[in-house]
Amino acid sequence: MPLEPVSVVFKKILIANRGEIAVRLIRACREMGVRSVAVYSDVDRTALHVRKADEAYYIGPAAATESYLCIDKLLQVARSCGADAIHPGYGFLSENPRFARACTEAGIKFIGPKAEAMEIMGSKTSGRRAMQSAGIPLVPGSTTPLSRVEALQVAEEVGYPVMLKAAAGGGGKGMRLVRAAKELESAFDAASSEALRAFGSAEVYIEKWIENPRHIEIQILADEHGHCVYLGERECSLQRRHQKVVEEAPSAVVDPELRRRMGEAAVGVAQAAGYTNAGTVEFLVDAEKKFYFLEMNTRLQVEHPVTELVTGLDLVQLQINIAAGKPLPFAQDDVHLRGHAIECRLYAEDPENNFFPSPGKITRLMTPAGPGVREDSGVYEGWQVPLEYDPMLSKLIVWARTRKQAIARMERALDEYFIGGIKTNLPLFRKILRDPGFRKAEIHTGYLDQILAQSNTATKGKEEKDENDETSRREIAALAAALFAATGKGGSPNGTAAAKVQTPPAWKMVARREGMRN
Ligand code: MV4
Repeated sequence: MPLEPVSVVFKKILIANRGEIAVRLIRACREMGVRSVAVYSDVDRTALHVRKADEAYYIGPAAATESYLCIDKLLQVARSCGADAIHPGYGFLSENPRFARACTEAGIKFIGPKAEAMEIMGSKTSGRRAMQSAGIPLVPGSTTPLSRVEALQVAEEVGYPVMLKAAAGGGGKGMRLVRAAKELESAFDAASSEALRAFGSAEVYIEKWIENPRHIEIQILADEHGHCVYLGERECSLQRRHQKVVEEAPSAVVDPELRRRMGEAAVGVAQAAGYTNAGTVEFLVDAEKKFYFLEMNTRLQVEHPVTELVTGLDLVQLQINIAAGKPLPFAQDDVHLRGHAIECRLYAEDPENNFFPSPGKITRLMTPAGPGVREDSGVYEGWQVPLEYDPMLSKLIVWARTRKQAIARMERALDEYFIGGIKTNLPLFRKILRDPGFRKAEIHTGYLDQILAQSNTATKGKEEKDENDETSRREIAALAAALFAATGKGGSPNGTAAAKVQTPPAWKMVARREGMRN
């Protein structure tokens, strides 16, 4: 693949975000010789993204509506510091067409799609209409908002069970599964009022229900000269409450032929919407490997690193070059997938307490490294994780030649990770990675709930007992080894052989408990 020489595209980019993604964007700017500008709220004065950026400006109180979501303040900072582009990251204003338009009107390049493309995808029904006319496979159902009576008719046509979905929705809000006609009216009212409360629009439409689908998404890149490529898929089926937990690339169920068909459909989606820059087309894939367009995410996604690791591309640098008007530096035939990547999203939340957010001070932090390990973090030791924002701390991403090796590498990296002072979901990943179904890649969108339900019923029973036995066996072995190493008893003459073999687990067990390793 031809590599572009480093050249200045923008002089200065304002990063309209915080946390790990702001740090990720600053890193891309630094490598491209572009100045980066951070913004921060009251509780983010000492945040990592503020420390890493070339410049940083205060934009208001902790409440996002008065800081990271405040279009006027962001544009004011951009103008006064002379930024010529804005990257929105994900979340916050990233999919807000009014923000994209306001940037354009202020003469500042928005690094993302045009407002018009965002608007088409912002409504599920208009998105479905656009995709239907482009010949993209859709889940059977309606493409216009429905009245109660129309909903009953459409449901009869497509056949129960059906899903009622909010036209303005996303992320599962305003969504209802309806198994029979007699449930439809009350479900309709519930979905409709939930949609009104959450999105300010009561519009609801219908899709046929797909049982236990996989969620597989295709990354696309489109430049401003009519070129569009797909960069393979991400398997995102392991979710909890519509929050992704583990993502990987490639998907075990996608063969080269299916990848080509889904990829070409995704490019069709982008072209039908006049889409430019980086985007993701989400599909549901059923048990027969039939795929259906679900929605398009008009932003860089949290899980973009797994695609970067299997394609060898830097998606953020490509986004910046595209926004600067450069043509894509490669064609579809130049895109090759290599190896396997897995991402775990680390959250400050308590898996023992229904994943309740657990913000607080990070008193000790030891991060994994070594071959094939990438950590995209927004935190550092000694920092107070604020409770005002999404509690994602970092993403741990590994790459290896095969899925099996990637799993082993992730388990190794998780063992190296220690976060003290707050509760995190680290133990959840150990559980997922050793699950036999996960190891066989037999997963779907309900699978994580199954794993959790299993381990909950087993908690007071066999499984936890086994786990404790395992832990204490390891502890005893480690303590014994540490004693041998210290006293020289039972080891080789100078005690080093025993120390070499057994000291690391001893240190690790102590470190896990006390958070004291240096
Ligand atoms: C579905 C579905 C089954 N059939 N649509 C949930 C979030 C929203 N973006 C779409 N969602 C679903 N739509 C039909 N017709 C199952 C889900 C779904 C899901 C989808 C993707 C990832 C995780 C999910 C978890 C539960 C349900």
